[in-house]
Amino acid sequence: MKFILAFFASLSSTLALDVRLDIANTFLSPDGFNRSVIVANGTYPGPPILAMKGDVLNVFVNNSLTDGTMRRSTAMDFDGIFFNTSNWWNEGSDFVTSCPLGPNMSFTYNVPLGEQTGTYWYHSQLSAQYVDGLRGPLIIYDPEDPFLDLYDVDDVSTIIEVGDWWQIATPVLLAGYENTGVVPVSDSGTVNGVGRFQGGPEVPFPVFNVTQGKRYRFRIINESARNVFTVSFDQHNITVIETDGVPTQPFVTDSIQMFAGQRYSVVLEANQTVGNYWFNAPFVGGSPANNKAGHQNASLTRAVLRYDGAPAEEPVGPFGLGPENGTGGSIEPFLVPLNPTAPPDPDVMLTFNLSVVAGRALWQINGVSYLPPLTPTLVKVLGGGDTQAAYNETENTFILPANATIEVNFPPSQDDEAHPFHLHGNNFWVIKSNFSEEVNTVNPIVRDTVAVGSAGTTVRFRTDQPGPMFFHCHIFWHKQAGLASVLLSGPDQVRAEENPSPEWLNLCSAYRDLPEDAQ
Ligand SMILES: *[C@@H]1O[C@H](CO)[C@@H](O)[C@H](O)[C@H]1NC(C)=O
Ligand SMILES: *[C@@H]1O[C@H](CO)[C@@H](O)[C@H](O)[C@H]1NC(C)=O
Ligand SMILES: *[C@@H]1O[C@H](CO)[C@@H](O)[C@H](O)[C@H]1NC(C)=O
Ligand SMILES: *[C@@H]1O[C@H](CO)[C@@H](O)[C@H](O)[C@H]1NC(C)=O
Ligand SMILES: *[C@@H]1O[C@H](CO)[C@@H](O)[C@H](O)[C@H]1NC(C)=O
Ligand SMILES: *[C@@H]1O[C@H](CO)[C@@H](O)[C@H](O)[C@H]1NC(C)=O
Ligand SMILES: *[C@@H]1O[C@H](CO)[C@@H](O)[C@H](O)[C@H]1NC(C)=O
Ligand SMILES: *[C@@H]1O[C@H](CO)[C@@H](O)[C@H](O)[C@H]1NC(C)=O
Ligand SMILES: *[C@@H]1O[C@H](CO)[C@@H](O)[C@H](O)[C@H]1NC(C)=O
Ligand SMILES: *[C@@H]1O[C@H](CO)[C@@H](O)[C@H](O)[C@H]1NC(C)=O
Ligand SMILES: *[C@@H]1O[C@H](CO)[C@@H](O)[C@H](O)[C@H]1NC(C)=O
Ligand SMILES: *[C@@H]1O[C@H](CO)[C@@H](O)[C@H](O)[C@H]1NC(C)=O
Ligand SMILES: [Cu+2]
Repeated sequence: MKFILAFFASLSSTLALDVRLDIANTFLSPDGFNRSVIVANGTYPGPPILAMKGDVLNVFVNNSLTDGTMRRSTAMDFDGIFFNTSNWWNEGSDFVTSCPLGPNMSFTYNVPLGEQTGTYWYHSQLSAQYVDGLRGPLIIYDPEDPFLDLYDVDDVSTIIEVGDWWQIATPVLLAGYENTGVVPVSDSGTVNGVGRFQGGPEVPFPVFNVTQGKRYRFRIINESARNVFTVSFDQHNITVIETDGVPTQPFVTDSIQMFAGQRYSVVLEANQTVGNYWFNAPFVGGSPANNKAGHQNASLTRAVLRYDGAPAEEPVGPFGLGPENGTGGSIEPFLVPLNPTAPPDPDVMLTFNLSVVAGRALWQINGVSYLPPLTPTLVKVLGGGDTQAAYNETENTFILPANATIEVNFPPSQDDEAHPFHLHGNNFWVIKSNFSEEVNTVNPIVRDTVAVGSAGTTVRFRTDQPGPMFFHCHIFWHKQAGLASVLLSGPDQVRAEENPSPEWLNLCSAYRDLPEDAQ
């Protein structure tokens, strides 16, 4: 607690927080297999960005990528952060709000955090580049957190990032996907950047240290690009208190199913016998048979919860998959915001029918597969793009009124895999969860990433903050295959308020001038 108070004291006077991320290639072996990667500050995951409520981040990104077997440009997304009007040009979604940042270039993203608190992450938005390593946590601490009484420890040691990992660079995987329509199946899963694959070396599992009698706020981030992880701690229930940055009425569960891009804070009370316990994060993500190397073994994604006083050993139990006959972790329909709100009736209703062209890497929304335009949406808006005519059909751009309530209805889809749809710069109410038949317009959970699947999903959101909001599947393989759209609300308000810097305006011409292997 002392550490936390000191930490708060040191930050509470800060408003502008300078953050530096050096993006470069290096060699890493997260699961024991050595490969060239793209990372921030030399590590996978990248360094945590630790902020306080109200901070304005100035994130200086220096791109020194040299390895031509992977993308050398980049684009930084601060996942879940609202880019309030006048700041969309810092949002970093390539070809929606900016052009990519070429090698040997740097850019400072100005990120005001406003009223937001909780658990977020940053990652490359370009192509499937974050799969090559460029992903890391962004935590916004709240000195007046309504749940301060529920936990004793909440610091860098209680951040848990689960991610899927491939041993092959993404351009090769994408080419294979395009030729076969088979989504690349990961070799391994990682917890805080450490994992094992079937037949690989016994890389030591990460250890979370706890002291008996204390309560820990674990911030769990699913930074995967495909895999769905179901997380649990052996012999410990957990209490969910945050969902994608939204404080949530405490909800006790034995496990949580997490889709790519989703985040939860949970409180774990270290009240069991002193010992070692497994943290299990088994995943599902395509047929293991489609990993030609035979590497996939979901039971190898785990960590050790170690009580002070316990021997430095692995738990004695088997590599379990989580509580036997437990809840299964589909908790979304049961979660209620701490301060629930009822969504207004919709002013505009959209239906998104998802489909895939058989045997090809071609995903469609209402029959249209998204293709990024050469000129980013925001550039078009600033140039007067108010009408549908400014946007090619393949930009899947929906022009919406400002100050309105929008409903997006995803009818039940036939696909075997749920699609985690993520809205940039805004939250939505989940009126109908894929995991329940109930339609809740009284106190539904509010979040920014929701599973869309075989039971149907409906969300509503307000366009109080106008802007070009990228809305896409967070399975980045699907995003890259066209499962994306832009919800453009209030283009005239956006134009009135945005004030981009000359550096931002320069990004597009600089990118177009790059040789293809540097893009
Ligand atoms: C990244 O590394 C640079 C250079 O060492 C350092 O100044 C910066 O604080 C690091 N960034 C983070 C978020 O830790
Ligand atoms: C990983 O491979 C690179 C390139 O072959 C090599 O320079 C580096 O030493 C290797 N790292 C380890 C830990 O083996
Ligand atoms: C960016 O990184 C490169 C390579 O490490 C370094 O030479 C350059 O000085 C950095 N640029 C800035 C503006 O810090
Ligand atoms: C948007 O930003 C403005 C100016 O910083 C602020 O007054 C307002 O509260 C913000 N709105 C939201 C919803 O964060
Ligand atoms: C980046 O800088 C290096 C060293 O100055 C140079 O060799 C390389 O050609 C530059 N790359 C690009 C794409 O400009
Ligand atoms: C747990 O403690 C061990 C041994 O002191 C240390 O190596 C490890 O980094 C700690 N884990 C975390 C998440 O802080
Ligand atoms: C992360 O999301 C992916 C994709 O939706 C999913 O397959 C995986 O199980 C999730 N991981 C966790 C820990 O829930
Ligand atoms: C977890 O909660 C369930 C349901 O309330 C209960 O049956 C079980 O005993 C609890 N487990 C632990 C380890 O407290
Ligand atoms: C441990 O803590 C949990 C959550 O607070 C509680 O439900 C459970 O009863 C406690 N178990 C013991 C053995 O005290
Ligand atoms: C789980 O359910 C199966 C099938 O009903 C049963 O055989 C098994 O004993 C149960 N396990 C536990 C731990 O309750
Ligand atoms: C514009 O949309 C049409 C389909 O309506 C598509 O064939 C064409 O490739 C798109 N053009 C660009 C530049 O994306
Ligand atoms: C937003 O809409 C509400 C009613 O739907 C209206 O009362 C309010 O004046 C509008 N606000 C703005 C800024 O247009
Ligand atoms: Cu998808």
